[in-house]
Amino acid sequence: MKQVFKSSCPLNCWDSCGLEVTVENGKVTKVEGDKDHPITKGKICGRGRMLETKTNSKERLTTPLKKVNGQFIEIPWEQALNEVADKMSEIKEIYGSTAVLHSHDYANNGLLKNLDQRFFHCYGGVTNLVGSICWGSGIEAQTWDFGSSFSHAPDDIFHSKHIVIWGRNVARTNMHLFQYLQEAKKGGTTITVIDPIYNATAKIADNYISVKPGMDGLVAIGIMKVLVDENRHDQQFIKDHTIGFHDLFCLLDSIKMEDVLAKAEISYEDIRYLATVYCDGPTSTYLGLGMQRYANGGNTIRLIDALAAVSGNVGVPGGGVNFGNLQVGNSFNKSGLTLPHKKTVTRHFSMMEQAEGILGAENPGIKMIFVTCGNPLAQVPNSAKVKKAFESVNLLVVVDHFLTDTAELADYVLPTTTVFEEEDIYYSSMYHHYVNYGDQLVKPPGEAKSDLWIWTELANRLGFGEEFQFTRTEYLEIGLSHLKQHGITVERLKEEKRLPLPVRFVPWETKKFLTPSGKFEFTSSIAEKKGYVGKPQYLPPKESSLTNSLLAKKYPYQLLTIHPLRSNHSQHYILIKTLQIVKIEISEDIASEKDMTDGDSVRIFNDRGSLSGIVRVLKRAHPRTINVDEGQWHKFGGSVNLLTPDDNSDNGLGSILYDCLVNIEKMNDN
Ligand SMILES: Nc1nc2c(c(=O)[nH]1)N[C@H]1C(S)=C(S)[C@@H](COP(=O)(O)OP(=O)(O)OC[C@H]3O[C@@H](n4cnc5c(=O)[nH]c(N)nc54)[C@H](O)[C@@H]3O)O[C@H]1N2
Ligand SMILES: Nc1nc2c(c(=O)[nH]1)N[C@H]1C(S)=C(S)[C@@H](COP(=O)(O)OP(=O)(O)OC[C@H]3O[C@@H](n4cnc5c(=O)[nH]c(N)nc54)[C@H](O)[C@@H]3O)O[C@H]1N2
Ligand code: SF4
Ligand SMILES: [Mo]
Repeated sequence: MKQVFKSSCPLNCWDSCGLEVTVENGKVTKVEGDKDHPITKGKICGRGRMLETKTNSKERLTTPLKKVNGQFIEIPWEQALNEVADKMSEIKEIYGSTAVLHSHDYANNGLLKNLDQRFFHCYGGVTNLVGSICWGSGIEAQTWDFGSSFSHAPDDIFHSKHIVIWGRNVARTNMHLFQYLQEAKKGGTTITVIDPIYNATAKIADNYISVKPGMDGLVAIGIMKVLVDENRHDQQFIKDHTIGFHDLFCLLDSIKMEDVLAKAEISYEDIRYLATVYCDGPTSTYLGLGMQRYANGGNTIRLIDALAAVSGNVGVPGGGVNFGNLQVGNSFNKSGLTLPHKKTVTRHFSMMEQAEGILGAENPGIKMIFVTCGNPLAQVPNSAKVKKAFESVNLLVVVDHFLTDTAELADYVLPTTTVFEEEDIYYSSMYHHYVNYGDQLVKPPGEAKSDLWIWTELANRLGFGEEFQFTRTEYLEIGLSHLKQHGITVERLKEEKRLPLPVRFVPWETKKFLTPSGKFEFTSSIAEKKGYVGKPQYLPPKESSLTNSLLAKKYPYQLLTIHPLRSNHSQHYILIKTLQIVKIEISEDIASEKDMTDGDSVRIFNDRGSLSGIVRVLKRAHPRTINVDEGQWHKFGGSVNLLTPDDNSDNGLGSILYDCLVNIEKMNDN
C-alpha cells in the first residue's frame, strides 16, 4: 500500500523545509517538498530528497558495536547499555561526573534532540562545550549590539529597496531565500553580493563586489566614513536609540580611506556605491556565516551592525541585519526539557578548542567522551589534534547512523534512528519562524534505536530513570508549554503540521533593544562586563600578510572551506560516490601563477597539515583564494580541517575556520 505523509526536514540548515514522504509497504520510497508549507512551498534540495537514500542505506548501522582488540564486533543492546552504564558509574564514583565530555554539534533540528542534555544534567553534570564552530562569533556580536540575534520574517524582504547579501552563499545553503531574492528582484529591488567567491547568488545580483577574505569590517568602516563625512547618517536614530556613537566616530576618524581600500582590496567606487545603497533604504542585509569565521569575526559583524544602525536600517520594515533568528528557538521551554538545575557540577571547554581541552584537562582528566549529533573528527578544526585528543581517552561512545570517522575511533558505537523512524518537531533558529511536525512513519532497521530510547535505558541503569518516564508526546508538551497561551499545542501541530511561532516580523521595531541600556550599543556594556573591549574597534584577521608577514610568505594563499552543495556537512558523502574525492578550487591568478589547470593533482599544506586533491579553477574568485568544501571524510581523501586553526574568535565564542593560510604545489613537483 502506498501512502503520502507530511513530514519535515531535520537537517541543520537555514530553511527547515516541509516534506511529503511516500511510504510503500513499510518503506520510505520518496521524499518531496510539501506544497502547503507557507515558506518552503514544495521546493526542497537534494540533501532533503536524499533522506530517503539515507534511511534505506545499506551502510546504516543496525546493531551496537564494541571494539575488541582493534576490531568491531556486534553485541546485543543489553550488553552495550550495561557496559556503558557501568563505566559511567565507575567514572563518576572515582573521578566525578565532569570526567565525561559530551561532544556534540547540532546535526538534527528536532526539539527532542535536546534531551541529551537532560541525561547529562541528571547524571550530575559533565564537561560541556560552549560557543559554536558554526555561528558563535556572530551571535555574540549581535548580542553585544542589539541584545540578541533576530531576523526579519521572510516576507519582509518585499519591503526592501535594496538587499545586500554579505558572505552568505544563498543559492547553495539557503534555497528559499534565493527564491525570495528572485521574486524581490522582479519587483525592482536591487541585489548586491559581497563575497570573495563569485557564487551562484552573485550571478543574479545587480552588483557583485569582491572582497579580500577577512576584511569586511574595513569595508563597513569605509562605507560609514562616507555616510558620516557627507552627513548622510541617520542622526535622529543615533541620538534617540543608540549609545557610544562618539566612540564609533573616533574610530572612523582614525582610519584613512586609502588604508580601507588597500587592505580590503576594494575600489573607492564600490565603497561609494555601497554608501548609496545603505542610505537609500530600506536596505536589508543578509549576513552569512562565512565572514565571522575569522579571528576578527565578531568585530566584523559588529561593524556591519553599526553600519545598519548608522544608515537607519535597524527596526524598520525592509531593513535589518539578518544573521540568526534566536526568537524561534527561544519560543520553546528548553529548560523544562533539559533540567539544568539537576546538575551539581559542571565544566566548560570551548567547542573549537575541545581537543586542547581534552589533552590539557586536569582534576579530573577526561576519562570518557560521549558523541551525539556530531562528527568531530571531520568537522572540528585541526583534525590531527582532534584525533590525538580523542585517541588519548580510555572510553569513546558514539551514537550515529553510520560508521563515520569519529565512530571508527570509538569503543562503542550505538546505532540510531533517522527522521522518519521517530516522532519530533523541527525548527531552525536561522531563518523562518514556522515549527514543523514529523511523525514516525516507518520502523527503524535492525536494532537501531532512537537517541531518546538510549538515554532512557542508560538513565534506568544509572538510577535516574524516573526523569525519563515520559512518552514522546509528553516531552513535546513540555517543550511547547510556553506556547499554549498562543494556541500552539502538540495536538494542533499534529493536525496542522506547521504553525507560525509568535515572533516579531520586524525585530527592534519598538526601538527597545535587549541590551543593558535598552539601546543599540555601539559601545557594548556586555562586552565590557565580560572583560572585552566594548568600544567599536577594527581588528585584522590572524593569518594574513597584514598581521603575520612571515607566515604569509611561507603560506601565501587564503583557504576557505565553505559548505558543500550536495551534502549537509559530512552527512551525504557516504551516500554519493561521486563526492568521495577532494576538490581543491583555486582562483584564476593562482592557476596562472602556478601553471595549474582543471584536473591537476595538487597538495595544499601548512604547519597543521596537508591535503591532496584535484584542481578546479574558480572563475572570478578574489586573487589568492583557495576553497575546499568542508565535510569530506578522512577515508575518502581527508577532511579539510586537517589544515584549519582551532583558536577561538575575538569574542571567545566562535571559530576561525576560514582564517587560514596555505601553500599549494603540484603533486609531481616532489
Ligand atoms: N548545501 C548546504 N547547505 C547548508 C549546509 C551545508 O552543509 N550544505 N549547512 C547549513 C549550515 S549548518 C550553515 S551554518 C549554513 C551556512 O551558510 P552560509 O553562511 O552560506 O555558509 P558558508 O558555506 O560558510 O559560506 C558563506 C559564504 O561566505 C563567503 N565568505 C568566506 N569568507 C568571507 C569573507 O571574509 N567575507 C565575505 N564577504 N564572504 C566570505 C564564502 O565565499 C561563501 O560564499 O548553511 C546551511 N546550509
Ligand atoms: N572547515 C570547516 N569546518 C566546519 C564548517 C565549515 O564551514 N568549514 N562548518 C561548521 C558548521 S557551520 C557546522 S554546523 C558543523 C557541523 O558539524 P557536525 O554537526 O558534526 O556535522 P554533520 O556532518 O552535520 O553531522 C554529524 C553527525 O551527526 C549524525 N547525526 C545526524 N542526525 C543524528 C541524530 O538524530 N542523532 C545522532 N546521534 N546523530 C545524528 C550524522 O550522521 C553525522 O555523522 O561543522 C562545522 N565545521
Ligand atoms: S537541507 Fe535545508 S533546503 Fe534541503 S530540504 Fe532540508 S531544510 Fe530544505
Ligand atoms: Mo552550521
